Amino acid sequence: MFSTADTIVAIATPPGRGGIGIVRLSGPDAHAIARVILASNAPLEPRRATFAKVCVGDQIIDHAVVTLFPSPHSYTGEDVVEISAHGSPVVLRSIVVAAADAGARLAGPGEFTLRAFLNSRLDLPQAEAVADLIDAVTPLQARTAFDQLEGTLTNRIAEIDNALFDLIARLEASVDFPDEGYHFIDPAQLRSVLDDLLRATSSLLVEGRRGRLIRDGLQVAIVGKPNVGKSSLFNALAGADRAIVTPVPGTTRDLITETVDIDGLRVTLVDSAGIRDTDDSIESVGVGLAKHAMEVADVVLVVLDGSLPFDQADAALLENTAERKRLVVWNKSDVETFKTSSSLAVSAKTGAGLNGLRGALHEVFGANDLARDRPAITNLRHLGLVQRADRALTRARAAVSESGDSLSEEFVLVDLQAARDAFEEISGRRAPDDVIAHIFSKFCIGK
Ligand SMILES: Nc1nc2c(ncn2[C@@H]2O[C@H](COP(=O)(O)OP(=O)(O)OP(=O)(O)O)[C@@H](O)[C@H]2O)c(=O)[nH]1
Ligand SMILES: [Mg+2]
Repeated sequence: MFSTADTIVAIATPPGRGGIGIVRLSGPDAHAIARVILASNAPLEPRRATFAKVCVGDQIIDHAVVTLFPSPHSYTGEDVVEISAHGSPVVLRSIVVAAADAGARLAGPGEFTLRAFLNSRLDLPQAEAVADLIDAVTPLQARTAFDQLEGTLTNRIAEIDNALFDLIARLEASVDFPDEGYHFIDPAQLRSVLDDLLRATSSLLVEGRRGRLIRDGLQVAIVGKPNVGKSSLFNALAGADRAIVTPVPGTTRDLITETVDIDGLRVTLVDSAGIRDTDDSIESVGVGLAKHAMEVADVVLVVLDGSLPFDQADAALLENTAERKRLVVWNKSDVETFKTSSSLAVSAKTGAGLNGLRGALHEVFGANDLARDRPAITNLRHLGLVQRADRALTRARAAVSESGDSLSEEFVLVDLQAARDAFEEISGRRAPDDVIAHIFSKFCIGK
């Protein structure tokens, strides 16, 4: 399904203008195509940055520094050429077009990293770690992604998988040579190996809960009546004036989201329309969106205006969110008439109490010690597969306990093999093509 026969090209640096912009070529003709684009006829020296003029047709369009990484010692494992030109979108696009004219194909999303995977430069969790590292919003996310790129998860999985492989081999030998009895493994030994394996999977599952919190973070919906200061609080937490703030109730209509680092926790804040009954058709669409955002959020931040008397609408909102993971925040603590004994008193205007609010957000999710013992596993795909392996091992363990000395190896082998399949799907050694295609389709072009 995946072809690596041709040479691909893409801009590797982000869209927009910058000091430098990089066009990357990978594939069997990378070197030849680069030489068509460069003014000099001299071949590129491996792994040596070479100053060169870039020419499109017979026109020189820029100066560049060009580096050839011959196969297999390159990111993709193929011949790679990186052309570092000035970071002008116009120049970079011209280079890509010139490379395409010279025989390169425009790369699809994540195709460079896909090739690295297909050429065994990276396994699947490492390739996924590249995307996580690039997408990281908090330093902790970046560090856990980098751990995964370094092979932390790969090694943990390999350890379990090797033990499993050994166990399967011994059980198969017992099936093949039944006369040898328990020569290859006895039931007590089998139980103890299975217990070790189950300890390893359940510790991954425990780590995964924290890992997911680090990688995926939380979605926090800011809700409340109109004019209580939701957008002001959103802006204060985001550290930017993203949402319009006015004294007019009903200002916000759309959902506005911003992903921020709250003391190491990745939080996607959602600002929404103030909830009230309204005849304004635009505002009522906004109120619908706000209610939906409230339903799908991990945490609901209910904002009340502490400078005004508590009323029926506030009570209704508290009642509607009572079953949810939520924080109730009293805003406008800087106003003279502000009265509440709640610990979560804040002022979006002055910033008072915001640190307490950030701490409270960590607390609702038990995320206080997020950075301690960085988890090896953070990704829902991996966790689902570890869960599948854990269930299969649990079945095998139960079968072994129940059967005592009259163990039927074939029976246990089915479950052990199922566990192994799950681990090999994590590493990518046996992942279906559509799973692989799906993973890389979420990358950007040029990665
Ligand atoms: N004194 C004071 N005023 C605030 C504070 N937070 C918001 N305000 C004011 O309250 C008014 C409404 O603020 P917004 O942030 O637009 O309120 P909102 O809840 O988003 O309002 P809607 O979008 O209409 O639902 C504005 O005039 C703000 O300046 C605060 O902490 N102290
Ligand atoms: Mg608003």
